[in-house]
Amino acid sequence: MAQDVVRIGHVGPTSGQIAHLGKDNENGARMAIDELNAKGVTIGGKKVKLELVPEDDAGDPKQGTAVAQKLVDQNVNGVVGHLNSGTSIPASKIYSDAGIPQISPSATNPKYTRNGYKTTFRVVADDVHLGGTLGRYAVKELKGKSIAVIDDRTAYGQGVAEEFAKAVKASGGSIAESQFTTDKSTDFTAILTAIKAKKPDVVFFGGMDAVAGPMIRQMKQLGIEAKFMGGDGICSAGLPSLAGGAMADGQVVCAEAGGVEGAQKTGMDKFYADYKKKFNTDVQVYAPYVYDAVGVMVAAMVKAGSADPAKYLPVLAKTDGYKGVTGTIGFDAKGDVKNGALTLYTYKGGKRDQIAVVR
Ligand code: ABU
Repeated sequence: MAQDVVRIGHVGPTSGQIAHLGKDNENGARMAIDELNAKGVTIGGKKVKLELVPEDDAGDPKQGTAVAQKLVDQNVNGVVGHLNSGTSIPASKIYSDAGIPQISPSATNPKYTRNGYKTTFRVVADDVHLGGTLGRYAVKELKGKSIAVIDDRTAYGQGVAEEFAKAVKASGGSIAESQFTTDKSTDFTAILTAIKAKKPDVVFFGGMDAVAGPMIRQMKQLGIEAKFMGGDGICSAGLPSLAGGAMADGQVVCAEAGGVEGAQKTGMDKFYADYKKKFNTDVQVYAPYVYDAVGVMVAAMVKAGSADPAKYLPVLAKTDGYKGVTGTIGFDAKGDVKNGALTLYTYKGGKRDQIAVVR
């Protein structure tokens, strides 16, 4: 007897400057689907085969809406993605209009879940939490007196930089200089020269690792010895090599928009080891969150006894107490993860080094 096929779309930038992050996310989806198929999934009394439908949005909002429409036209049962806030937000309207559940594993701009769409979920904390925590850390822990902020003018970069600056001010600090660049720039001489004049002790960058790496390298060339901070977009395994060896131990402080402690850490550590074995490369940042997003979606289908989006969506919305590798997942009324955590990291010897998990 032919098995029913349940198709789960995944979207991330698997081409372009942050293709390494898009592929990391896609690997997380592939790993979840392979493991679930190997275990066997039964929905409504019938054994089903899960199929991944991978799409590339190149991190571009226009391409993001085009691939979202393509997935809707293919009648996928659900979508995990997109990676970027700038693509996830416009795509969320397309999935909402089609009634297809979407779980982003990494888009952190708060607006993503604030449009009132019932189909929109995320399994990570948002930029209010990320930027706020990093802003307080810059003032209270790093004792930043002269703090400079740069953003890449994307929905994510600008948003997280604004939240960082708000928290710096609320903690009694001030922003000595604000500059911006783009998510495709490679030369930061002009903005870093303006920043150098303010003798910063902390430089915050709202943007992704592909831009942050060369920026750190050019800071060193210009003799700027400030701490370098950023959100989850820079907090990847690949940042040290993107910085070309210019990063000093402890110079960078960044935060992943999730985190586990104590006994739950064992599951995350196992995921990292299994991932390395399967793909022969390290997790960048969000593969475990993608893995959990697929797991949460399939668990809702199993519980609803149907992979029909209209039938499993209400069950998905009520998710609570799902035990994932990234922690225990439940959604609030907006579709945001309840009680989201953050993990603060620095880098030592070219590797991420955990500072603390913060709630
Ligand atoms: N959260 C960082 C990377 C993805 C995004 O929100 O654009």
